Amino acid sequence: MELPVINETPAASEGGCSSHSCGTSDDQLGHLSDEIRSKVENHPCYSEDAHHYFARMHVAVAPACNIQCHYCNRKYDCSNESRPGVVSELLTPDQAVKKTMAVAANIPQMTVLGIAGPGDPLANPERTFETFRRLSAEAPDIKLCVSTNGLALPESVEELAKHNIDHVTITINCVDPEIGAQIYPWIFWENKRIKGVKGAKILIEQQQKGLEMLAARGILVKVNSVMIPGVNDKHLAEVSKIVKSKGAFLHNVMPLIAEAEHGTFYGVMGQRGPTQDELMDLQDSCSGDMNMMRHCRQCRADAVGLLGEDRGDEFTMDKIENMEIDYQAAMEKRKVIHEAISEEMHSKRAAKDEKAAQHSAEPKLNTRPVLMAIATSGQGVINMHFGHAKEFLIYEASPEGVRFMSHRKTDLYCGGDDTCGEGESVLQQTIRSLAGCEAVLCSKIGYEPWDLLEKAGIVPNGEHAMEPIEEAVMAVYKEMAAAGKLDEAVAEERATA
Ligand code: CLF
Ligand code: SF4
Repeated sequence: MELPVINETPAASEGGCSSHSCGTSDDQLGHLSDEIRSKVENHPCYSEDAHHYFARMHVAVAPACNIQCHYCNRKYDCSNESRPGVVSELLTPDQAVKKTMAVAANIPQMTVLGIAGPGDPLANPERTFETFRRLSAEAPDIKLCVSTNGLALPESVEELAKHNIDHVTITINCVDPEIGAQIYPWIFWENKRIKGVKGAKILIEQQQKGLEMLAARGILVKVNSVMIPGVNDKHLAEVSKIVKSKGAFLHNVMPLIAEAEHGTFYGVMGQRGPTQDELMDLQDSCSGDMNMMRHCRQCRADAVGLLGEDRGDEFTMDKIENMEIDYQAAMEKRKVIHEAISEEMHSKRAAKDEKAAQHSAEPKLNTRPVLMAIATSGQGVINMHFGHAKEFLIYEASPEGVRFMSHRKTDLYCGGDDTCGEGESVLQQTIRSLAGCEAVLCSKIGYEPWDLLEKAGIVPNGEHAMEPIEEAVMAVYKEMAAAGKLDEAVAEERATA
């Protein structure tokens, strides 16, 4: 069966580790029990592989919050699971159910409904649980997911389990109240505002208790942490160890985004976010102990579609009111499509495993790792023109193999033809966003970006169009090795250039 195309954006690609630990990539699913595997393999956040094929949606039903984070301005969505500075349209539970069923019927690849704001879902228990209760009865084929700051988690665990919520995200930025007091000025607890270390201590205790309670029930827990340089960056490896020991399944370290125009405390105070290198280094240092999520796109509280795309405009309430939904028929169609996607994923995984086995049987290279940027519109192949890419996927090639590292956003600067001649400043910005990469692989590229990339020390490569990403990255890596570009002397030369 041919799978329907669900977007034209560059969000999706086939990926995953072939050798290193990089979170929930396909090789790491291999050792999971069947039960956990079935919970994870079509969840786009819990499985890096799945995010190339399956979509999620959020409904913004939860306006209130019970704490204050220094990276949040309550005019906007909760920044614990959302991009700061975004405002979502608030829905009633009834509207949320209608919207979910409309999206599920129209985007059959949508497997997960999450509630992630615009405030804290568990600080709005009536609205959140009314939505979950109705969806678990009326749309039983949709996975339910929630994200919380954790303060009200222990008292909510029973109710979460009752509605078959298998995936819970807790934002845990620290396990030390002294650090917590630098992140949370206050919490609202037992009808009182509690400030500073005392408030942070209660929050941390509630988060840890909630995590243990969920893990004891077999509910999968993802921990989000916002990396705040100079505040908790040195502390997050410890957080990672502790949450793993208490049963967390996955750790997602997200960069602080603090802009003065968002009006947050950190934004106004000039607190900086981490650089891409700092973020990757921290993710690497945590990954020895923990599955790390590296494909998070910091979605909106009303996001719809594949991670990295937003189809919310197609499903505004005025459009939904006019849609006739036969959900029984939609469920049958969804089932057929999900089975076809799973089959495709399994066969691609088998082919990838075979390649990885071939690679490990070859004599091992003695070369340094290299980062490469990939332009793709999905399905695991290099199929996007350089100038059309809104984001690049970053892979690391090394003697160990190829692994997905992160994504980097850019702006669209190309008008659509092959000349790529306009919007140079955006082009410069795009090239800056690829700092640290030594090659960029795309289906096609114009002369102007070609020259500028070369001047920036990034080799443009359009020779692997339509090839599987990991195979192409390894092929380019081997070419670089054969050309003597990957010995340490060359690395030092690059570093000092
Ligand atoms: Fe939404 Fe979060 Fe569930 Fe995913 S998002 S509630 S776990 S369904 Fe995913 Fe978006 Fe990152 Fe969240 S990419 S911000 S991790
Ligand atoms: Fe804002 Fe979310 Fe923090 Fe509440 S938990 S203050 S909504 S970032």
